[in-house]
Amino acid sequence: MPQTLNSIAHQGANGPAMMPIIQGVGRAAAEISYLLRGAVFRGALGAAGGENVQGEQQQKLDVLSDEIFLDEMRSTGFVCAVGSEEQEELQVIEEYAHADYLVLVDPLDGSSNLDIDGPVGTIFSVVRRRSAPDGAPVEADTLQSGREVLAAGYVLYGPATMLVCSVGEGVHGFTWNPNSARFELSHPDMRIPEQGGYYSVNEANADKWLDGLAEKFARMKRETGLGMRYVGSMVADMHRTLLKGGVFLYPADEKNPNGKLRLLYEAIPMGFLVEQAGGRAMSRGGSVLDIVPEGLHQRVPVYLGAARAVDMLAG
Ligand code: P6P
Repeated sequence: MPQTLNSIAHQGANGPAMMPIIQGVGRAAAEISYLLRGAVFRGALGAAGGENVQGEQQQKLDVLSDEIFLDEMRSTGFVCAVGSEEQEELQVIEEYAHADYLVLVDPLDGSSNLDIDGPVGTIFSVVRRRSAPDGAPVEADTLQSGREVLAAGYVLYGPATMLVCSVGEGVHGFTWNPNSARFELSHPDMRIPEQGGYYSVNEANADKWLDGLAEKFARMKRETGLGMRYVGSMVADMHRTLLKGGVFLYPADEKNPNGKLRLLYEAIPMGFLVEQAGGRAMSRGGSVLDIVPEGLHQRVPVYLGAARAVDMLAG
């Protein structure tokens, strides 16, 4: 009998409470995957006409995925609020404003790949509220370092749809089985290989990198001999790094002096997974997971992957 997302209930202290929330992520993933595969026939591709808080053009599917995710978090009954890349403010779930958990999410990461039918993803993490449950949750409830994360993971919408997650007891990959219409365990206990793999970065920015990175990067390439792969979709690039090894990086540069990727719903969840898989998760001056967030949409430089390559870049 294949293991399903239900098996998360048996994973350590956090498993029982996190299982229904991750099952909600799974329901949202199934709905988003279905939406993506038929989008062209429903006129759902292309820009929605607005910009998100980042000043980035919102795709129609960004907006739809955000609505689906919020609705499925509501349906768990355990989530009081969602902090989303697509929403400037914290989205309080009124019916469950007393609930214990908040979820941070990038509902459809890499959506600029949609019009070329490239891989995209959903990235999430879960924290316990700090505010008293007799009142509404507040943005400060989300501003917790990665050391406080109870669960994190991503969904990769590729040739198969995968949900990779951790509740602090290792990293486990579940693949959507269309025959049984559920996620089934396919990649138990994922560990980042210490050798081999690829470096993954947008090298077009190399002449603008800050923090003295160019010299460290040249040494890393020379001494590791890694090949290069870059999709431009964090979930796809990080999934390959977890499976094959190497390093994914998005450094600070003259255009993005604090980096491009967001701390709360990209760097922290991916950093949590990387550490759980035996790798290293660094930002400027230390671990990604030690940074105490100052805002919902704060950006940071990231260096994520096998310790040897990461330490050459950010150690
Ligand atoms: P660039 C997608 O827009 C994203 O947020 C991540 O998924 C991805 O890693 C990065 O930006 C790609 O950025 O500047 O290389 O296009």
